[in-house]
Amino acid sequence: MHQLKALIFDVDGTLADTERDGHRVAFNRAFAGAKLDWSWDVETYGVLLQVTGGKERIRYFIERFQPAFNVPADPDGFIRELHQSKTRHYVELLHSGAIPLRPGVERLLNEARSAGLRLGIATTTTPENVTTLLTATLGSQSIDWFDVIAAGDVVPEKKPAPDIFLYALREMHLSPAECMAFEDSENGLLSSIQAGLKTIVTVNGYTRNDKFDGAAIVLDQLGEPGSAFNVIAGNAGNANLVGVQLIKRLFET
Ligand code: XBP
Ligand code: MG
Repeated sequence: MHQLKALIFDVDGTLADTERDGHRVAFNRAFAGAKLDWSWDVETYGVLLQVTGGKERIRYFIERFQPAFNVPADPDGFIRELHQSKTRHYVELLHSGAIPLRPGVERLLNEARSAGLRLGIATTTTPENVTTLLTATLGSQSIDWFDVIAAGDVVPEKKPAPDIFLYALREMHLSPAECMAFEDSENGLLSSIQAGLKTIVTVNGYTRNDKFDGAAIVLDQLGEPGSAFNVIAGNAGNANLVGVQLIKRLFET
């Protein structure tokens, strides 16, 4: 039996509900700034979320929903610049405090550190988005709580491919059998499971109807004292929030 050594977190939808009021809004601001009459409403964005990665999402949108769009001579450069503008808007939104951490995240990070567990991040989003979210919510010192921030284009294939979790494991010199992953989406869970990681899922508005076969447990949130999680699938015993004790129990099951 392996010992639990580290927790590896997804960011978007897991650490914070960033998609609807963060990334989506930033994409729309970038479109307006580029004089494009594209606007992603809440429902449309839910469909587009099936494609992970902002640049990939823009490309998919053009191909699927804007067949008549006059693609510039350098499509990659066009998408890259549009996405850079989106990142600037997103970072600005984070700095304004628009996106808080999800319930239980700060509590769990502190508890895990006190228990001697190492922390890592494996995400599809741009690295700057992660460090800005951490700085805006927990202070810039929190960046050092994580042994690795594996993000964005450092791997060839984004989630649902396992690449980003495998990269994080390599950087941490850990095997998947020594870690627990945290995810919020089907694409994220496919990625972590294919990397060999047991995974705790906390769903959000966009992912509650996703498939989570193979998750260690599926919950609506991590929970706080006085505000218990609801179990969607799996067995939490008598726990009502996700702490090191429950994580160890799920890890050993
Ligand atoms: C997150 C994503 C990201 C963000 C946008 O997926 O799909 O693309 O929506 O970030 P996950 P960028 O939570 O599974 O990692 O625009 O910086 O790519
Ligand atoms: Mg996610």
